[in-house]
Amino acid sequence: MDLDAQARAILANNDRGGYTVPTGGLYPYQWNWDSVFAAFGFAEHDIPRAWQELETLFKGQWPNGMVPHILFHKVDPSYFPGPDVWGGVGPVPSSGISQPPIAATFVRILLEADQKNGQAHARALFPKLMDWHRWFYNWRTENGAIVVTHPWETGRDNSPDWDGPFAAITPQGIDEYDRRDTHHVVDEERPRKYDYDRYLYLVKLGRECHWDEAKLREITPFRVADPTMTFTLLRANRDLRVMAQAFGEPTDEIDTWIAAQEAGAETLWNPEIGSYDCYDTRAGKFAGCISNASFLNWYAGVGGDRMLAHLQRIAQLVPYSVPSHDPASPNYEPKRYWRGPVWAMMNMLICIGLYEAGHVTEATRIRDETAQMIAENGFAEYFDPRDGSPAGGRSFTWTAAVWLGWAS
Ligand code: 9YW
Repeated sequence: MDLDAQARAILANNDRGGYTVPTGGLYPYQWNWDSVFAAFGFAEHDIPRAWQELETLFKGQWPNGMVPHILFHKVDPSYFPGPDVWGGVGPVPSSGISQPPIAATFVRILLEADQKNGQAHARALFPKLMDWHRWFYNWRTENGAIVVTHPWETGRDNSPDWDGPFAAITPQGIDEYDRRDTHHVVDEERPRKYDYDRYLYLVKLGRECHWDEAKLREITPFRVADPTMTFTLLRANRDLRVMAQAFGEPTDEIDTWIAAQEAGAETLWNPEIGSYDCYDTRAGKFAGCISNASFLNWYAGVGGDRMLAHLQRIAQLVPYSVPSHDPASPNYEPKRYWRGPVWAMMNMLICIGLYEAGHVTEATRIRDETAQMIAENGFAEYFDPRDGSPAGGRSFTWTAAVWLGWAS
């Protein structure tokens, strides 16, 4: 089977009827940004199915506008923590946090690809996207930047970005638990127990205040301003604005969000390391980390060429870019999940921005490296930057989608 056919087969096998799981076993539910990438992959050969993916995701939207990071459509014991641990309060059993809001950007891409029915689908999704983005603006804004209340929300679970805030947390009162992820993937490629204890502690805090954002803001020790969320939301708002204009909707509210987030992006610039960085609002400290999210500034349309020197420096250190953590850092671990490995879908977002900013050489290099990694090693969840070898889950939806829609 050629690679395109293999990628389409992965989407088909991970399709659970209206939504796609990231990969069977390890992640048996609908994840928010995974689903958006899945829609992008389906759009290559089945645009109605692409829209359906997004429409199923928004069925889980909470009354306060939040779109959860996991929707537990059918309970599956192969994943922990499940719906009972989360105690989400939306219309579909769900987690209590969100994920990078890339949906509006991809709704715009689908709209432009679907001359026939795109308008009807995008118009129906538009008010839901507005409600979600408003939730971020109302509850998750600190000086314009977007804050997270859990590392899982950024989609970059065990990144060294969280080491500082995690060191300040003593997880108390969490029950014994049985991790299932390490039944599917070797320990060395997953977060440590130290991290899991803190993930579960933060889930407990949220559940105990019924995911009331006002209460959570008061009590949580974890409130970190993050480039993934800030840059993806800023970009998504720019795309939402284009759709608002096309639909004859007002743009003033979106303009307010864009102005706030442009200012917020600037607060994430850490002059000490010359990079966009996470900022721990509780401790009043930068993380001091250069991650692959630091390079999403072009995608957000900010920062000029400030990050270019780091991108070029890192390319000299590893044959496959963009590692999720700087290989020059003592905390770099090239196989451990978000502490080093390369993620194909992050590369696509970074390159969308690089192409738009005219950095064609860099963008083409990263795209070629991504294509080569996938062609040689299959549709893995992530890859080792030293040799492109596969890591984590296999037959992965977003890697297949990125291949079909972008890398091939
Ligand atoms: C977990 C599904 C998700 C991604 C995240 C990734 C991981 C879930 O898997 O989180 O259990 O650790 O970090 O970005 O959406 O692919």
